[in-house]
Amino acid sequence: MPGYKLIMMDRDILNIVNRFNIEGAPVTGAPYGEGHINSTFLIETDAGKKYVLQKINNHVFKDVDKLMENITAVTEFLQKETDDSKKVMTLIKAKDGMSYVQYQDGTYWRLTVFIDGTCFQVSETPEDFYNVGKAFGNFQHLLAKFPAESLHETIPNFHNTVFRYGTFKEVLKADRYDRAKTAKPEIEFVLEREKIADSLTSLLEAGELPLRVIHNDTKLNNVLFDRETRKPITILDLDTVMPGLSLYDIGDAIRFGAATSREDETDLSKMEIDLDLYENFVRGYIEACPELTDKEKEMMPMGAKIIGLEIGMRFLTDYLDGDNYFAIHKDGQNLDRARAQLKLVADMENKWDKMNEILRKYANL
Ligand code: GN1
Ligand code: MG
Repeated sequence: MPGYKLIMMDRDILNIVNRFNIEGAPVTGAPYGEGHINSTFLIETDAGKKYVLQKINNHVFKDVDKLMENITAVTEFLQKETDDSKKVMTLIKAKDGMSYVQYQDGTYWRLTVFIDGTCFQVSETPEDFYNVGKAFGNFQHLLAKFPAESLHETIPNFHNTVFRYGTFKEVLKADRYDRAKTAKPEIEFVLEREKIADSLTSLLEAGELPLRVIHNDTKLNNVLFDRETRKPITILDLDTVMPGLSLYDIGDAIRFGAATSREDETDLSKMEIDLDLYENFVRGYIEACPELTDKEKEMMPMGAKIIGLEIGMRFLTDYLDGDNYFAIHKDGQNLDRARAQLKLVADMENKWDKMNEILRKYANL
């Protein structure tokens, strides 16, 4: 039937969307994207507008007001700093003026303007990962003047490796699921490296590294790319934007995007750091972020190693603790993830001199 659009929307989704200030009436609402933390829907209206509706995971983000205050402040700041505001996430306010809606079942929802584009799970070419470096470097550049201390720490100690060691050792000691015996080499690997846990935090405390506003979850699939030009449009998933070190973002991006296999690879011989990808990321990030200090540049390889170690340890902790944080799709998946991540760290250690040599080509130290 020409001109007729079938309304295929869940009544709850419809009710929720209608509590926001949208243009037109919602006509379709379908699940969208691949996130593991929040549930996402693409909404279209009869005025031809598209929006992204997200249910906020309030088990991970316990204080939704603080979370949304952070995102509101950061997106409004980015709108002013960017020449094309269509390329920055824009929150749609609810009709009561709030930045989110709490539904009758207690769930929390937010709505943003849809930005068309595509996300990659792996870098297909070194050029892709150069662009990821540019995108995250530019994000840091744009936020360089944002007052970091005005943001809430929505997940305290998120990338505090020393704190994460504390949790790991408590969980290991309790060994409530009797799993420690199945992960002896991994436990030993992590414990042997405790001495480097404070490599970054001690520099922050000593004032040698600046506190910045950072993204905190810089996996390459959080960069939205233009389908045709394959150039980055914007950075997604601002949930964990908090004060921190640029090296957490740099390290997290490298340990994920410059790895030669996926996070839960079981054939460990396939898990390495690809130095070509690493080089491209470093080049892109440094080009896009002139604010980086010499110390920040010098510590880039350490950022990658520390965050790899930290995430490997978090996967291992969750395995020992009965898999209650990272969603698993098969038994032992968190142990697989830990093994793969720790193998990556070992490979970085083997290639350490090379990683530093490459860095010096771009860092001008
Ligand atoms: C989680 O949002 P998602 O699934 O990309 C985690 C990150 C880890 C990542 C490992 C809030 O991120 O810290 O690096 O899994 N996010 C949170 O895949 O804990
Ligand atoms: Mg995320």
